[in-house]
Amino acid sequence: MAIEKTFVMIKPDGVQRGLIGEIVGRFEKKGLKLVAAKLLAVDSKTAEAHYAEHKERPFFGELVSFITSSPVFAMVWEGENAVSVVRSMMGKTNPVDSAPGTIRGDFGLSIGMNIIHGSDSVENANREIGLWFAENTLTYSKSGDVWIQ
Ligand code: RTP
Ligand code: MG
Repeated sequence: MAIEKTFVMIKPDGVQRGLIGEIVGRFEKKGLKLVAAKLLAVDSKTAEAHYAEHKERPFFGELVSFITSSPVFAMVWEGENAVSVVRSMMGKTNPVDSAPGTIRGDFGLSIGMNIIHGSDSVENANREIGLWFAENTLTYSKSGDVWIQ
């Protein structure tokens, strides 16, 4: 069983549209565990580092200015195959191609404002978690639920 952690971010459009609760609820009901979360305004340096793989793409400037335009909700989720489970619940990058029932399929219209980010590999998840969360803020884990009777 592969217990993974993945980095998930509700983008400015998702926060402004009041979709935090809906999205968190979907992952909770799926059985994933929320192990860290914060609402924050992102600086350009963090946004550029986060999307560094797209540096040469024509939409990079637009992407960074969108992500830094207003607060995002950054999270770490843990569970069996968490990286690919989150990616499949998000839907395709372009909401036009996302099936109904996925987050982008249910709530998105445009590729530039597609509501949510999720790490695309375990390697990138580790890199992104390190970028967004200081090490000592990530102390909660699924195995730590001692108050559930
Ligand atoms: P994300 O990184 O945000 O989770 O999205 P993704 O893996 O599904 O897609 P990716 O290829 O990593 O692209 C990152 C974000 O860039 C924007 N994008 N715009 N205008 C365009 O052609 C275009 N292509 C990508 C999207 O907002 C995408 O989520
Ligand atoms: Mg991506």
